[in-house]
Amino acid sequence: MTDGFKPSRRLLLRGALAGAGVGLLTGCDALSGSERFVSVLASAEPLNERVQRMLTGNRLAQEYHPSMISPVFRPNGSINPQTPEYLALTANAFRDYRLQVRGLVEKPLEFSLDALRAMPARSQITRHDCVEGWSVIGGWVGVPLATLIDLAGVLPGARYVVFHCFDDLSNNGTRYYESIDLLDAYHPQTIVAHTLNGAPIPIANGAPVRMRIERKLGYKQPKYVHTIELADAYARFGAGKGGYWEDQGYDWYGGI
Ligand SMILES: Nc1nc2c(c(=O)[nH]1)N[C@H]1C(S)=C(S)[C@@H](COP(=O)(O)O)O[C@H]1N2
Ligand SMILES: [Mo]
Repeated sequence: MTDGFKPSRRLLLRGALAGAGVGLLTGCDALSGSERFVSVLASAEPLNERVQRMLTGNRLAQEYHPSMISPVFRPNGSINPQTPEYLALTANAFRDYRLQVRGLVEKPLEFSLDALRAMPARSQITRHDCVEGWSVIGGWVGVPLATLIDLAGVLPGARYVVFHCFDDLSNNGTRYYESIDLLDAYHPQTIVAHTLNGAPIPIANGAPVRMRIERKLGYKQPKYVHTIELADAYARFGAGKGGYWEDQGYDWYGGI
């Protein structure tokens, strides 16, 4: 769909890249289109991430026509969580589910599934790319993450959003988790999805709620999300690398 990244701008950024560090930040600021990101970008972001952002900016992932939707959205990883807290919710068709928004926020909030479904939503038909080498196209509906974290009120020290999930993929008592920075959290295609291809998300694909962060690879699309936590750093979660697969050596940025 809209690609805000015009060739002229690409050339301009290349010029900035060839220039000095100060030029890099100027380019990022221009790209973000919002002053709220300036402090995020101006901080000590590793150079490779900064360059990746320079080249891809905050543009939208491609969106597709409904006729392109894959007949089956191939499930992967956890497909039927068996943790007690998840089984308790499936027993009651998720009526007791509450999505928590907490951490570095002014006001912690929680949302029932009905509350989420009643909120202004974004729909997007996008391609999911797993690092195992397959892709599927699906149509998602969900609440922009920006809406939820703005309702809770992001505190100044917050830099990351950490997603906590119900499933124990490696069956060792840990839980799947993921994290992104605030720039990706405010991306327009970052949504808390509750609907896949016109129906509630099936258990295999992350019921009742999973993230769609469309500029990211498959492992950065957490399913079975129960808590969205604003944090200053991700080092204290899991094994400290920012996500379940990152803790096994995958790249944290995971951009596409
Ligand atoms: N909670 C949770 N989220 C997860 C996973 C998982 O095992 N548990 N697997 C990840 C991987 S590697 C992929 S490719 C996608 C798969 O999503 P799908 O099952 O809807 O295809 O979910 C991602 N999110
Ligand atoms: Mo994946």
